[in-house]
Amino acid sequence: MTILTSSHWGVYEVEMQGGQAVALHPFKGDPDPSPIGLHMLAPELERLRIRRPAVRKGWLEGRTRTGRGQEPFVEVEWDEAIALVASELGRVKAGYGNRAIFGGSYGWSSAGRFHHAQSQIHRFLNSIGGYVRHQDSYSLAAARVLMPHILAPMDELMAIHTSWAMLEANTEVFVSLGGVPLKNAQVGAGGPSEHRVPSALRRMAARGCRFINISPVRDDLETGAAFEWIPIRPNTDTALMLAIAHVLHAEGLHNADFLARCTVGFERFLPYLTGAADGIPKTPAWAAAITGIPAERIATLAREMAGARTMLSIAWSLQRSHHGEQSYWATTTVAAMLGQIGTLGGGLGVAYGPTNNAGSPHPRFAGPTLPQGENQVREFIPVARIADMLLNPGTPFRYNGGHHTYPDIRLVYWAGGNPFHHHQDLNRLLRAWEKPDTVVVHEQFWNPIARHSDIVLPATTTLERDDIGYSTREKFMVAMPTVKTPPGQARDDYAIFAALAERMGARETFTEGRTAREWLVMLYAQSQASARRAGVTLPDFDTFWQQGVVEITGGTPPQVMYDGFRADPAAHPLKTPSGKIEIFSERIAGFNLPDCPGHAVWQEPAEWLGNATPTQLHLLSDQPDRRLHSQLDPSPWSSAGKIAGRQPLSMHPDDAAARGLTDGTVVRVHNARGATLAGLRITGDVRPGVVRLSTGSWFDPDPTPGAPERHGNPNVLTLDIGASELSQGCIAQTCLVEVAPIEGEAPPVRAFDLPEFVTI
Ligand SMILES: Nc1nc2c(c(=O)[nH]1)N[C@H]1C(S)=C(S)[C@@H](COP(=O)(O)OP(=O)(O)OC[C@H]3O[C@@H](n4cnc5c(=O)[nH]c(N)nc54)[C@H](O)[C@@H]3O)O[C@H]1N2
Ligand SMILES: Nc1nc2c(c(=O)[nH]1)N[C@H]1C(S)=C(S)[C@@H](COP(=O)(O)OP(=O)(O)OC[C@H]3O[C@@H](n4cnc5c(=O)[nH]c(N)nc54)[C@H](O)[C@@H]3O)O[C@H]1N2
Ligand SMILES: [Mo]
Repeated sequence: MTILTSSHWGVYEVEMQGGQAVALHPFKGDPDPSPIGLHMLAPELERLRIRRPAVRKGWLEGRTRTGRGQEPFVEVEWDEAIALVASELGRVKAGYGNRAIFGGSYGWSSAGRFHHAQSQIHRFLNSIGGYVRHQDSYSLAAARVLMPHILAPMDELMAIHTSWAMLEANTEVFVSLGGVPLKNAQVGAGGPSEHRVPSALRRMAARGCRFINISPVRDDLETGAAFEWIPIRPNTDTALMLAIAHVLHAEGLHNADFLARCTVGFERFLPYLTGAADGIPKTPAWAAAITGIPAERIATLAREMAGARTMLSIAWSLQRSHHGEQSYWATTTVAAMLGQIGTLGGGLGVAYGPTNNAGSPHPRFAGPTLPQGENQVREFIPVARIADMLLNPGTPFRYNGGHHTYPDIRLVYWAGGNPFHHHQDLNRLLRAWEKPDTVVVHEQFWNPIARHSDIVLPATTTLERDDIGYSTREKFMVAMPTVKTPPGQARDDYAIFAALAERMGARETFTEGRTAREWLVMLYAQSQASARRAGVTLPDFDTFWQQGVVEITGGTPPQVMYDGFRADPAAHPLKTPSGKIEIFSERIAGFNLPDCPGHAVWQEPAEWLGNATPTQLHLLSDQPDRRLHSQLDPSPWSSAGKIAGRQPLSMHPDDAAARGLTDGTVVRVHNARGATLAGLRITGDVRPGVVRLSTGSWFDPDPTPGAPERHGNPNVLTLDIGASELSQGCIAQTCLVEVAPIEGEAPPVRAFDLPEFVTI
């Protein structure tokens, strides 16, 4: 029998020798397996595992708050580590209440439904009285907050995407804003067991669908055929969409019937569009100056979209920008004016590319899910406002129409996420990170978050514990048996939290008396019931565990997003206040936010090519092709994509020539917030004026004052302000930088060094 395991990169076959996993192989059931996860067993990763609980020296000796990320660690016994964390949690609770504990702990954790670190930490913190949580995600905050007001919650939209089979059969023109990057579709939370996006795009192109990619980079679309690339200036898609709306309206190409039946507020938006409201008609000529796309091409694009069965698809990166809500609102507005929402193969896509499951033919039901309990603490932050919270306790902020205040945090607890990967302006985060008394983390690797913590508890990986792998609308549910002994004294997050809960008198609340295996059996049974309601029969647990995998049969018929709503909006209303698509939103207008009025508008981002100096370039920091965020960065697969050991910076040949830069050399990328050393890759695949530095190279700050980060981490450069007062979302894609040659030798990369250990 083949042993399988699941990961965010997909399912893999495990080769065993003497009871231990020795190699991973592609899963035969997957038409396009991702190479990323094949390297999970690499010795380069194993070397960096955390083997014993460890405490930062200054914290252990004198509870210092400075020195995080620089001081050596002292390894301690588990009993001592658990006692330290329990007493620290107890001290903070007693002195300041649970609202002084930040347990948002944002991050992707690992696949596996029970040992899901986010669920584990939230359940544990709830069992001891609660914690300050976060709202939304770095992936989607602007869209997550905006879309329920004007169309539907993002989770609903993702679940009801028109099937690829429908697109193959019907779509004539596929317009992508930000491509449909195959690099991104490799990844799916919980396990994309059947990678279907590459073949779906190829089949669409082979059947004659015309692809138009509007993006600052060319290579985020791959269909196996030629396609048109419209190289847009970053963060200006809203202006493009407004101009398309202008042409549709001016030439009578908009679908007045659809607008009348299925939308509200077009007449309130129109004076802005025509310029009657502000004296600026949003014409192609107006948008050409903003977007860098010729006016004539904007006008013909509008006509082409109106004249064919068109799917308008938008990547998530567009809303990860200043005023990012507007790109989603303007695109929804254009899709509504085209009036193809609910048709076979036409309409709007908001998740083709960032996820594998949009457009899936497989049924939707809830996989096994660990209940997180009740949080007694009301305070929260929008996820990307962590540095603001730590630096400005007691300061008011706005979010989704409400008024809130940043709590005063004494203890930060993280498991399954890496803020020194995901947050913007890391030099600012370093200053904020000195505020809390204590930082506790469970980690697998001596990575940046582990190195910047006070108490570090070693966690197992998916290969070292029994679990269940499943992601909704996937083809397989996978048993993930233990295939390897954990290194050193690493423990499951569940075991760590159970021990802590015991010390704090909450063991029963946290564990409910169950072993990990008993939880698996119970959670599986719950998922079995939810599958049954979706018409899917799952075998009993023992059969499942013995087989190692279940194929989810009973596919759903190909679906069309909002066909019912289109046919009869009264019978199938949306969950918006009006039950229709809101081109104008009374509710958002009522929030009175200068940076997010009641309909889609163009507002200049804080940093973009329109306000750049002649030497500044727009930095895009997209998702990395050879890893998931910072996960597995030390692997040979990730390393093979680097230049001189650093993340490549893609730059247009003209920009390189203007700066006298040579391909393959180390360059300094910098702005007022920071500097990093990257490896230069000269390519015609990025637009002039734009550079791309993908995320995820482990943050490698140089302790020498003023010296650049050494590993090509873009987040020392990015801007840490909210998308708007509506969503407060992460705006990583709004960032200007300078690029220059370096003087002398580049310092060696130290990101994969182990920390220093001392005894005291
Ligand atoms: N500049 C820029 N920044 C960005 C983005 C961008 O586009 N540009 N994108 C943003 C987006 S969309 C996201 S989602 C975030 C991602 O940010 P994160 O989700 O924080 O990044 P990961 O590297 O996946 O971090 C997961 C961490 O969990 C650890 N881990 C894995 N499994 C376990 C486990 O079982 N137990 C424990 N205790 N730990 C575990 C891993 O070792 C790793 O350190 O980054 C954001 N940051
Ligand atoms: N291999 C891999 N896959 C991943 C991830 C990973 O870390 N690694 N992360 C996963 C996660 S957590 C998420 S949230 C999704 C994210 O999915 P997205 O946010 O959609 O992904 P990105 O790669 O950041 O951006 C997609 C494309 O949009 C382009 N783009 C950037 N700014 C603009 C703009 O202003 N206008 C236009 N038109 N295009 C723009 C980028 O250059 C890029 O080519 O990906 C998921 N997939
Ligand atoms: Mo994400």
